[in-house]
Amino acid sequence: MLLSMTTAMAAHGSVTKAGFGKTSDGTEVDIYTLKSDAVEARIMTYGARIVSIKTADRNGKVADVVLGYDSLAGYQADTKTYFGAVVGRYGNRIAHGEFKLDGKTYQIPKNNGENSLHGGTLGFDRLVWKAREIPEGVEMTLVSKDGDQGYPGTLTAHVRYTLHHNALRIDYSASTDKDTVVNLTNHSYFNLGGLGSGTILKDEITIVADKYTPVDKGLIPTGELAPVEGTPFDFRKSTAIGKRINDDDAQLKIAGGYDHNWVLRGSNGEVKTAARVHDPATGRVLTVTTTEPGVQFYAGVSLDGSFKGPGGWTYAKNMGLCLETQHFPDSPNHPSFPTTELKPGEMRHSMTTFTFTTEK
Ligand code: FUC
Repeated sequence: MLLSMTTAMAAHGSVTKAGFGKTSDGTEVDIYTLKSDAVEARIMTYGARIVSIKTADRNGKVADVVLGYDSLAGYQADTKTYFGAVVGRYGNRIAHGEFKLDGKTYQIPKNNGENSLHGGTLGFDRLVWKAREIPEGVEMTLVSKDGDQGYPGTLTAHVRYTLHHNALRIDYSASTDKDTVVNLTNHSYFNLGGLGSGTILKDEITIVADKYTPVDKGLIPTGELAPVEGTPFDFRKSTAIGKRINDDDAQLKIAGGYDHNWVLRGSNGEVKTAARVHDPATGRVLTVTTTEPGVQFYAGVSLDGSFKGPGGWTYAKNMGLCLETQHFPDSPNHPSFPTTELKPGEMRHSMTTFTFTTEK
């Protein structure tokens, strides 16, 4: 009897809630721990952020495979990296922070040179979300008022994190009361070697994409969908990230490495594999699936050592990689890209999974 109860608990996992301190303006932040037989993931209400993901390597050694801090103050002090956060209302860049909708021009704060990045100066990553426990996970809700950061319409966003054995699933949904634009993603930095293990340059990555969106000097897509064939952006076959990252390539030079959007094979809305990362040292493998049409592969190129991790090491260049499943950057200014517009009465859904396995 006892044995069968224990087994049932393991199969269904557990969800627990605890306090994670107060923000500098006094708002309480909670942290939820999702446990399965294979993974422990912690998610907090500040920025709906993934704080840690613990999983075993090929020898059973457990480590945290996402970059972060051990205190809320660490997250609040860091306005640069977006560690683990849900970014919004518009993930990635909008050129000059400006777009037209229904003939009206909207202005979003320019917080990245001439452009707007990840929703503006006070994006969803810096707000405290409401949370409730759901089966196998937690649902985070945020209401962003009409005019928040310059965006039209009151947007209600729900992000559900659920853990199923070795897969962390993220379901996003959003609705609005006026025409608006929305592009939600998660900005976790993975280091499959575990925190403090060095850079991700030896990791081998596959990205299931035949094309990518080249960018201008401000990292805004030119509008072209360029073939990856014959370029350092061709990851259709598993390749070490460091192998070509310093190639003499104009696109790599602009971004200081990989910080681009890949156009995923398969259609928008359909679940497909976006990417797979393998760490040869530990055997850990991350597989990313999504319904989104694109993925931003960001090789942690602007981590500059200015922030310290829980073990006292500094987060330096290439110490983590992001696979931000998304609509393409600056879509509101590119009518040929899959649309990010959302109208009243519609519900925008998307889904992404991070699955952890090991290889000998
Ligand atoms: C990614 C990049 C940006 C930025 C940010 C922290 O989304 O596209 O360049 O550095 O992460």
